[in-house]
Amino acid sequence: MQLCRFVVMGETTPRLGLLTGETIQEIGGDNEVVSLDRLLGMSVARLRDVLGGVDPTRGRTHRRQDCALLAPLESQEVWACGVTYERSRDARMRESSQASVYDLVYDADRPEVFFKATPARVVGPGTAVVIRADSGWDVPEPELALVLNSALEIVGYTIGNDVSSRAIEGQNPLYLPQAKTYVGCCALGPAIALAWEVPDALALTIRLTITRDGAVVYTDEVSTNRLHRTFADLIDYLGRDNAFPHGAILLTGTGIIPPDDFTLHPRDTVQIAIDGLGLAPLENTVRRGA
Ligand code: DO4
Ligand code: MG
Repeated sequence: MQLCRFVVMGETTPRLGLLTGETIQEIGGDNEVVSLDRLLGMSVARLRDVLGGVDPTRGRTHRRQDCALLAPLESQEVWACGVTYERSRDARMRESSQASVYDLVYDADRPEVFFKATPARVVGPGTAVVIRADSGWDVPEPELALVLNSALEIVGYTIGNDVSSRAIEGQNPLYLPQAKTYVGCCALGPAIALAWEVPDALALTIRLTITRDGAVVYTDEVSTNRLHRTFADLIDYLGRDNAFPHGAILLTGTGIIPPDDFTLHPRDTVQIAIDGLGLAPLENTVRRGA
């Protein structure tokens, strides 16, 4: 059972549901307003009770094929962690004019945690992520995303793509917000795997496949057991002197870096799978910004 946001084809109202196989059980209905914002204001224990008690005879049931899944967020901000895998540190040291900052942050007590996206900058499954018009070296960053409630407990997991401009970040690390945050810079989805149904989030395989003109041009994988930080540590720093009344999404960093001569092209397809979450892969095409 996974938590999802969706629209029924031909309609425009976003709905919340429980996805099991090919069926979506809608949560709430005409007389009962249930939002992700509200659910992420609950403790994990309360949420588990609420979702476990969803009455299948009350809400509508939809066939998955009649619905389009949306990015699983409402008003949540997306934050991200960087240089949490050795491969990420090494790639940034190669690309950057200021290599030492990446080496230092990899070993420092304080992790790199940065603001990634507002909900309006995030795309869902089956749509296009954006590579910037003023960048010529762009990559997807396939990442395990933590779905956090207002108490910053891990409620679930989803798949994230922290699309990034290596050209802009490589020129100067102070350009990080421009390399990372713009319209279409992040994809999330296709649904939320609930934390209590994931036995070990540090033993998941993340796979990236990039297809161009029908042929695979790059594929690689990494295990989350290569993560150099604990989730607790990353969440602790995110929460310091900060407030997330409706929870937040936290990307945990990339451990897959295409070769330095690789860049995304418009119309490429990026597929990210995380084995062990029970989610379908997150798939997006690529378009260049205006
Ligand atoms: O240091 C810049 C960002 C790194 C990042 O996004 C990652 O390692 O995933
Ligand atoms: Mg990243």
